[in-house]
Amino acid sequence: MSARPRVWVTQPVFGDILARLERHFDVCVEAEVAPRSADELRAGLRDVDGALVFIPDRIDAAVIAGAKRLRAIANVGVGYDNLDVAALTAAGIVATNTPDVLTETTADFAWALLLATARRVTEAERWLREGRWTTWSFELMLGRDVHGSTLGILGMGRIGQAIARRARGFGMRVLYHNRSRLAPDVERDCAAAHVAMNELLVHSDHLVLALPHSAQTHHAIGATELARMKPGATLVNIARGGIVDDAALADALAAGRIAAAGLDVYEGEPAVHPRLLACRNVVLTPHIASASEATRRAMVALAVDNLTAALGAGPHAGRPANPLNADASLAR
Ligand code: 8YV
Repeated sequence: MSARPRVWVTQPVFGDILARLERHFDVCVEAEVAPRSADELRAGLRDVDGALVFIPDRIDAAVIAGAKRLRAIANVGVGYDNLDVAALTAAGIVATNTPDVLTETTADFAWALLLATARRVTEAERWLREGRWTTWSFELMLGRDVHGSTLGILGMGRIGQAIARRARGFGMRVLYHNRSRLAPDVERDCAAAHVAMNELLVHSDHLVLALPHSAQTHHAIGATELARMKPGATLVNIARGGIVDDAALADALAAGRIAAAGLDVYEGEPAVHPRLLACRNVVLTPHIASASEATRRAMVALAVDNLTAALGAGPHAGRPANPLNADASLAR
């Protein structure tokens, strides 16, 4: 019987990077990408020391209840609302995430969605492919200007700031709302002004959501907030489903209260609200904001390093770079 710690990886990603785990651990990598039910997660975690998990894997108290050997969970992603960190801490299990490496790629994608949404890029392509372009028309696919407009950012962490910095090239005024105000030098660097939530809603021509999902931010954008937004504004969500009330958004779009939305994340993903699917003025992408090859590789590499260190191996043994619960080992 092997004395090496055992590690479970719930998706078969970048084999050359996962191979690094084999230097220290006995590794079991799932052969297929599939949603893992609570029962499957419980079974997978039961006899391992650590696991590399992804955002669809919901790791809560029930799932880890029988996992007596489990010491570390490395989440591949900066957002970690799929982890019950309190339950992991109470069980003495170290949790880690992958910040920083995806910031710029995710900010790029926020802009891709914003431009596509405001300028009706995917709607126009669909229309053309349907063979409906029979004559050039001056008033065809009139969109909304991005340059010179007011960009609102809700959630001004690393990704929000990277989105703001890009706005300079478009000559935009940038407003943001965040739990805490940025330090003056950071605010200057982003050329962004802190405003109250209501002002953000009322003044933004384009509102981008870049905040984490939690009980406090659940449905931060619902019917009330949508009704306060500038008529004809656009909404972009690259953060998490659940921050937006998707049914209320479908109502606001159908009623023309806001002009359009660009969404990468959804409340019940991979299911998408049927009324959003039916809306002409919504750009929909399947949670790919960080999906450049280089960034996805960097995320997995960081998660591998975090897991290795959290399990006491490698050059940073015992000191994972991105702990979410540095106090976890005390609970053991
Ligand atoms: C990834 C993300 O798609 O990092 C996040 O929080 O949502 C995305 O970058 C995801 O984490 C992959 O597991």
